[in-house]
Amino acid sequence: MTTSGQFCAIAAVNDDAIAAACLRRSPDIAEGSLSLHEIGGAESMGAAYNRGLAGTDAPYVVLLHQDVYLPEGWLARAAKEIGRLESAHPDWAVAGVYGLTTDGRHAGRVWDAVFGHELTSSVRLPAEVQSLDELLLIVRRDRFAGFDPNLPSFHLYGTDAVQSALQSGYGAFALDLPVVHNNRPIESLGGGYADAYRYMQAKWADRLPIATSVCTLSRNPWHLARVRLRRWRAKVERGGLLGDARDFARKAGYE
Ligand SMILES: [Mn+2]
Repeated sequence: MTTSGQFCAIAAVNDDAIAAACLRRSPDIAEGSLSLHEIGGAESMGAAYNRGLAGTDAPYVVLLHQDVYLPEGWLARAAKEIGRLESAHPDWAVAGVYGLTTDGRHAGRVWDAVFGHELTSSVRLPAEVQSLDELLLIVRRDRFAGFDPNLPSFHLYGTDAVQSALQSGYGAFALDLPVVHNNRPIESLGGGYADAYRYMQAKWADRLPIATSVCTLSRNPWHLARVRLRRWRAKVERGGLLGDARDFARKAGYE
């Protein structure tokens, strides 16, 4: 598969310095082979991404965080992996770089700045998933119905996209497409996360539990309480980036 005109990227940006230090430095984006549409002033991630999707005709759309860095050669690798997915699982609608398989195992590879190491895959890739981490999603737009505009805030839309695809009879997969997630410690799971969590509990009540990379989506309130307690105990102040995105990519062996 060639890449020209096939792929475009969409990101909601609320911190220009982070986007400049991470996403916009990705060679494919900096050199213009992957065009990036930035959305500002988003009221929810779903609303922002739907606006971005309405503005592109590209058949494959990459939706990603401003703190993600795509290592050199990423787009060519993505085209290859998507081409493989098209032949092995022609019914796919949503893909990502990290998620939880249908039997709850971790699938995908990401250098995580907070953990300071690569989150590795415990399964062969591509792997069919029940949820995908929001750091990076790829949708096949002729099959993807769009993000749920009623899902509040900036969380769990990856899980929602996967579950919606599965409900429509399509597949969702984690691919072997490593990236750097130059994330920062904390992010409390109160407020917006709790709102999104409650909405998803009700929306997918008959599909629970659903394993996700942050917290199992479950009827049992203990799951969220336990993860919130763990994060509260870590008590890390929000500061600047933990390191240089390119340094992390080199350390990980991604470029
Ligand atoms: Mn992020």
